[in-house]
Amino acid sequence: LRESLERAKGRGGPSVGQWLEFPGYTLARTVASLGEDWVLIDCEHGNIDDHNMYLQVGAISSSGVSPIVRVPAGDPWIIKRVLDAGAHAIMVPMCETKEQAENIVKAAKYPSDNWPQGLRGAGAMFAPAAFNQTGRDYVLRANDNVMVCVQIESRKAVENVEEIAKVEGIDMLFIGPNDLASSMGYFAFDHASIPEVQQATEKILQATLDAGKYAGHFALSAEIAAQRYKQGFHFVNCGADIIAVTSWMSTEMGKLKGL
Ligand code: 3PY
Repeated sequence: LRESLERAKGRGGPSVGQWLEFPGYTLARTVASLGEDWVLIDCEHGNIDDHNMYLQVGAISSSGVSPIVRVPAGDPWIIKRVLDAGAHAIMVPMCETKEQAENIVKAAKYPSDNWPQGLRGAGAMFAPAAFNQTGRDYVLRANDNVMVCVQIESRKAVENVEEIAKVEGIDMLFIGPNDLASSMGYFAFDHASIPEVQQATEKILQATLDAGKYAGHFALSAEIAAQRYKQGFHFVNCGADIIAVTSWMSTEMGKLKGL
């Protein structure tokens, strides 16, 4: 994951991934065979419970792709479970303040010399396999290897974005454009055409780049993802499993209607 983000920083192509809303090992295994840098398991909005999160993290990591888990919230016990399953990165929705960002980092780091404030409990049973490491190596390197990404997706988060971006241990800021537009009083799906949302997007991107962090943006197609990469973002998805299924099926079905 980090290599693909560095490649994007050097402008050698975006760090690209897919987004899973459906549960299941075979889905994750199939999607992870397509050549992505990462696959995200969406436990915030997706139909993916704890058991399926474990299955999908295993399926994706054993395909040589980085599993990222979007947690439903930034509570330490949820972050611990996801990291213990073997997530290479966590994405935490709705981070609005520096204090919240600091608490998320604490939950993701083992107490150690360089992270004395870390709160993560020892006992990662399955994570070493997801990194192809021994248990000992995993624990020694997890604070450096596991990446922490927070979502900036509200008016309050935009106000505090410079402070959030500077928090040590936050690797990436990711814009959720639908929630961002919604929190600003607009209809979520109109985000791309709303000047105020796009100004906020520029502010978030600039604060992220100034802090030397990676910037990500949600996208529902390769065209939108490419535009965001050209704008300066490093990390983009290009749709989601449910979009692929519904748009392909309805397009094909539509061709037969009215025959
Ligand atoms: C948003 O667009 O608000 C997201 O969080 C993407 O899932």
